[in-house]
Amino acid sequence: MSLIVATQNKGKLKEIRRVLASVGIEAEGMDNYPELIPAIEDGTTFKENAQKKAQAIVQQTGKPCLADDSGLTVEALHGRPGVYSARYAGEGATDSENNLLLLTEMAPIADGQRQAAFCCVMALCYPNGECLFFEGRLEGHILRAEQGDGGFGYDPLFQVDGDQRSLAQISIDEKNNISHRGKALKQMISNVNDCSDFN
Ligand code: ITT
Repeated sequence: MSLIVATQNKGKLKEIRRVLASVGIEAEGMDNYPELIPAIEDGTTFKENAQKKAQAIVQQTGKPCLADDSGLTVEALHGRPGVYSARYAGEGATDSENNLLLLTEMAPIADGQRQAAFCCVMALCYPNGECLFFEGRLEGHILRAEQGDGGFGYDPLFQVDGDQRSLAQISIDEKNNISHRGKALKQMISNVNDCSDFN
């Protein structure tokens, strides 16, 4: 039984596959299945959207699927962009457009009031209808200019407190060790009884 990662985000897929490979799980991306129709993400919580994304692909493939719904919550913006992080600057917005809007909205916010967190909920759904959920969170703050060109999404604008680097300036393994996504995946790995189920 193979595992499909139900995401169209290449940055997420790379991080997820790297962690799963380290415990012997070879997960497939959706690019092997061009005919698949992704779920409409009309939920209002990370959990709801993660479940919708995983179940849509389980239903079309009959295989277990893992989906990640994640986003950035900024205190000074009352939790925005949150579940709407991918389309903060509008439907189909690029990472650069989202980052530019974040910089603009955060411009008047003083140092010391720029706290933010990345949140991730993962849904692992099986063909029998069962779903397991795992969560992770990473605290930090929003920078005043982009730093670095690694990672994806808001990584160039996010810094963990006490670090001089943004998330776009650390290696994928270092990010996976501390990130919202890495934490959710660690939980998944310790809760799935037998990783060989997926190989
Ligand atoms: P899928 O739904 O296909 O998985 P997506 O990019 O649309 O891809 P989400 O709806 O979960 O995924 O939106 C998550 C957005 O939050 C993502 O596009 C980034 O902008 C941001 N984000 C989440 N995790 C991030 C991370 O580790 N680093 C930087 N930005 C992140």
